[in-house]
Amino acid sequence: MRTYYSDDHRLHHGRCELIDGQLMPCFEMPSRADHVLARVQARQLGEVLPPQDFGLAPLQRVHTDDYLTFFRGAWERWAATNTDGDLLPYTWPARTLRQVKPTSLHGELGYYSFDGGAPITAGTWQAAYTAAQIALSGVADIQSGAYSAFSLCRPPGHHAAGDLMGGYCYLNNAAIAAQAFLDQGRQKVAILDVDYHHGNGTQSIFYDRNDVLFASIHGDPTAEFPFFLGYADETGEGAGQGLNFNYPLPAGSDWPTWAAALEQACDEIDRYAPDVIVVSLGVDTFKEDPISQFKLDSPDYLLMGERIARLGKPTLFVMEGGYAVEEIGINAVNVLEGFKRATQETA
Ligand code: B3N
Ligand code: ZN
Repeated sequence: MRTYYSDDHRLHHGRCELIDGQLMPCFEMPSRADHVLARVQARQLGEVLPPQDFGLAPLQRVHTDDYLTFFRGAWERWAATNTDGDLLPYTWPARTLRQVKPTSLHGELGYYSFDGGAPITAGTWQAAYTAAQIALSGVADIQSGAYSAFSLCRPPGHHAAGDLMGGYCYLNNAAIAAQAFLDQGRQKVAILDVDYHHGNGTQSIFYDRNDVLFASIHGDPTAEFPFFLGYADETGEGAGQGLNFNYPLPAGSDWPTWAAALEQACDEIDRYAPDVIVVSLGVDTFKEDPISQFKLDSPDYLLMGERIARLGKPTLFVMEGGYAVEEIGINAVNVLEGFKRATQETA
């Protein structure tokens, strides 16, 4: 299995996030990707390749032009104010307020974000743009005949909606990949989101469509970020009715509980019979993850990969969350090795 990776991710390094009333170093930090890359190499998973550049057009298939224009130009506008610090929003158009787009930088930033967890730094656009190209390079690999590929994206993407950033995410790498598969002739794509957090952005992008199934196993949003989406009764709408599957699980869920939800998700994916699968691969389900509450252990990720392989479809893995930095590589690559092993056994 080839891995697509670029050092560009280092260009994004937020200084801090607000936790329990204090400014703390960001959990979403460059060393996350370094550990995953090191493990890919140590385990000789396969070639590590730089991404190709497919330009802006595939990003515009998922994100609005005005959002992309704002995001691309935001840092320059912020730098012109000579303010020291990352660009962070502080006001959002919540209930009782109008959904108007102001013209000031902070007004627009509030309009295009849903939380204060996506700092914009000097290199954030470039890092996020390259991460999207990494996802697209994985698509190209599979379209050229590879059975699987790993897109080592950073920053992650699954919280980003068509015109919203938040939850450490700016561009929805998995959604961009899924849309690219469709645009290149695939008829049906299933996105399986195994990150601890609900992929609210991905869900919203495909909610009313019948060419993408979305299934997500995550911390119960009554208690966990992103709180305002990810409930089991969100089943899709319009043409997408019946193609959105949320499996919220309680804090403390371990592998048997998690695996039972995966079984249900896999049954739905089998029923849908997609041409290709995109896995939003977050490993913040790990028992020692500092911001999450599930109890998966490192060997469980091998089983996860094996079960995904039994779906029997070409599969693109797109990196999402995971903050137990020392173990993130072991856990992510365990999924890939489990997948690879099971694929070879059944081939
Ligand atoms: O949920 C949190 C959070 C929870 C616990 C924390 N501790 C115990 C220090 C700290 C933070 N923060 C909200 C932002 C979470 C963004 C999640 C991004 C992600 O991984 N998405 O998949
Ligand atoms: Zn997560």
